[in-house]
Amino acid sequence: MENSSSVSKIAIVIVVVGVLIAAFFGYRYVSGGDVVDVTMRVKKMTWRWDPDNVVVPANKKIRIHIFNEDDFLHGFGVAALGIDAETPPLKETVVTLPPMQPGEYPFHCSVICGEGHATQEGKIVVQ
Ligand SMILES: [Cu+2]
Repeated sequence: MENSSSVSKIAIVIVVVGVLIAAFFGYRYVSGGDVVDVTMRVKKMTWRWDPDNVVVPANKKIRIHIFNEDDFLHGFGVAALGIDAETPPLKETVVTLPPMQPGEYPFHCSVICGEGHATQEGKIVVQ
């Protein structure tokens, strides 16, 4: 009888430790863990990304929060990564970039938006 009681206690300890480990990794996953957040703006009538030179660490997911302060649509395009996301006016758009190797990844406006469209460019510098 005492033997089965100790087995039950050991089983409970194993379950509790398992739940704690799952909670730890689950929290890391839900909270983003290895994700780096970056903020970018398109200021009204400037046809520029601000900043237009974004320096980020290698091998981490990058989450870019783009605030389009213009009254018209722009688009965030990174050809090398196959990313093209519309950024509606007066809204935040969140774009997630996959972990990248060190290097430079040019981006541009992917929506014909007005007189400065052709020069609305920038680069992500991965270090
Ligand atoms: Cu444009």
